[in-house]
Amino acid sequence: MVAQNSDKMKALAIKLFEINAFKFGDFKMKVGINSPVYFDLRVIVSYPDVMQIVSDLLVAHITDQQLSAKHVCGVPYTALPLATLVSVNQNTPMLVRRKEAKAYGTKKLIEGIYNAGDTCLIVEDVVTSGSSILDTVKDLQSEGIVVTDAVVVVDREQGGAANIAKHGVKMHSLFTLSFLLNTLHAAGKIEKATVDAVAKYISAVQINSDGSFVGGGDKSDAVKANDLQRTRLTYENRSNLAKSAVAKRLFQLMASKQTNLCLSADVTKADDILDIADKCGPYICLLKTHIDIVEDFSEGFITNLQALAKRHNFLLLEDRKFADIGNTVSLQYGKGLYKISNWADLVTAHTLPGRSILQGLKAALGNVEAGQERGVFLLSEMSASGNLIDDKYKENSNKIATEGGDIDFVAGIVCQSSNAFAFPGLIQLTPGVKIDESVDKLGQQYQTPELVVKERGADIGVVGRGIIQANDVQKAAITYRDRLWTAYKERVAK
Ligand code: S5P
Repeated sequence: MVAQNSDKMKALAIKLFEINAFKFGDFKMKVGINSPVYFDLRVIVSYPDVMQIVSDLLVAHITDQQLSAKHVCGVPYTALPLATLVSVNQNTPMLVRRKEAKAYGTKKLIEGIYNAGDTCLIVEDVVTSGSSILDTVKDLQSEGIVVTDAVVVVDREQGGAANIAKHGVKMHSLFTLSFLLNTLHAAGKIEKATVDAVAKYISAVQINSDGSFVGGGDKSDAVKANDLQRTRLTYENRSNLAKSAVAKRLFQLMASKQTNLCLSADVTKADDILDIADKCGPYICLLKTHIDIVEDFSEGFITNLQALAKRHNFLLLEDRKFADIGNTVSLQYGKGLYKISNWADLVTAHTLPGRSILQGLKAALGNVEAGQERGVFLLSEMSASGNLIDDKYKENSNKIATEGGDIDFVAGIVCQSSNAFAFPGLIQLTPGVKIDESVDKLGQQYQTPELVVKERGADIGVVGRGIIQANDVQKAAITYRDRLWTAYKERVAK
C-alpha cells in the first residue's frame, strides 16, 4: 500500500463499517457454519462517494503492484460495478463473465472483445475461500485468456489467497480482515473483545477452495465458541455494535442503571400511569404504553410522563403495533390525538406490510436533533397462543430489520426465542413474563424471568400485570428487576 493512501484506507475502513458493508455478530455463511463477521459490499452502490474512493484505491493498488493486463473482469455480481470503474479509470477494456450462458444467440460466457492469449486481471469484492474467483478464472481460461492476478477489496484471511495461488493466481488485497479490525479498534468503534473473538475464529476456521475445512471436521466447536453470539455479549459491548442511535442509548442506560425490565403500564387512567411510573421508574429501562387505552388523555399527561422519564432515566415505548400501508402509518405516528412521534422514543410495528412500514414511520419524522432520535421494535413473534406467525415470516422480519437502508431506525425485535435474529446490535424485547408460568383467560402465555433471559434470549423482559396487579407495585418492580438482571449477569458470565 502506498504511504499517502494509508489515511484514506483507514477512513474508508470506518466508512464501510458505518454504512453496514460489514457487521459483527453471529451470521450464517455460505460454507454452512456461522461467522462472527459478515460482509455485504453490495450496499456500496448506494454510496457513490464510497464507490469513488474504493475504485481510486483499487486503481492505485493496481499501479503500485505493477499489475498490467490487457483486460479487467469482475467476479459477478457485486464486483461488476467496481470492475467497470477500474476499467474506465485506467482505460483498460473490460470483459463480463455471465453466470449462465445465454439460451439464445451466441451462448457466450464471456462478453467483450478479446483474443486467445490475452491477459486479464480479476476484480473481486470479498474473498473467503476464493472459490468464486476460481469459477471466473476457469471460464476465462477456457476461452484461452491468461489470468495471473486478482485484485480484491477484502481478504477475510481464511485461506483464499493460498487456494487461488494453487491455480497460479496471485491475490492482491486492499484490506485484510486484521487491518479492518485493528483500524476500527483504534478508532474506538469496536472493543478489544470483538477483535479477539474474530481473530480466534478466523484462525480456527480456514477453508479449502471446495468449501471443506482445512484439517477436516465440521468446526462446530469453533461455532459454539463464537464469542460474538449476541446472548454472550454484555450490553456495553453491544451498544458499540448497534446501528440505531436509540438502541445504543438504551443499551448504555441498561448497563449503567443495571436494569433490563420494561414495565407495561396497561392501565386506563392517566394519573394511575403517572403513579406507577413514579414508583417503578428507578427500576426500569423502558416504560411501555398503549396510549389508546387511556381514557383521559391530554397533552399535560405526556408532559408529566416525559418529566418522570427524565427524572428516573427511562425511555418511553408506545406499543402501537403499526401495521398499515406507509402513508397511513406515517399519519398514525405523527398526527391525530396522540402525536406519538413527538414523545415516544420507541414504538412497535408489525412487519406484515414489508419494508414500507419503516419508510412510512420514518416519513413522519422531520429533522431529528441529536438525543431526540426515534426507533422502532419490529414484531417477529407473538406471545399469544395460536398466533399465525411461522418460520418464514420470522426469517423475513429479521431481513427487514438487518438489511436495507432503514436499519438505523430499527432498535430491536419483539420476539419469544433466541433464534429469531443474530445481529447483536439489535435488542430482543420479550413480553409474556411472570413469576409463575401460566396462561391468562385470553391466550397470553407467560414464562419466568430466568427462562426468557437465559433460554429464550431476551435482552429486556416486558412485565405488565405481574407488576401492575401486585399489591405493592414498587416491590414487584424490584423483584422483577432483580430476577431479570441476575439472569442476564449469569448469561454473560457463562
Ligand atoms: O407478543 C407480544 C407482544 C407484545 S408487545 N405479546 C405481548 O403481550 N405484548 C404486549 O406486552 C401486550 O400488548 C401487553 O401490553 C404486554 C404484556 O402484558 P402482561 O400483562 O401480559 O404482562
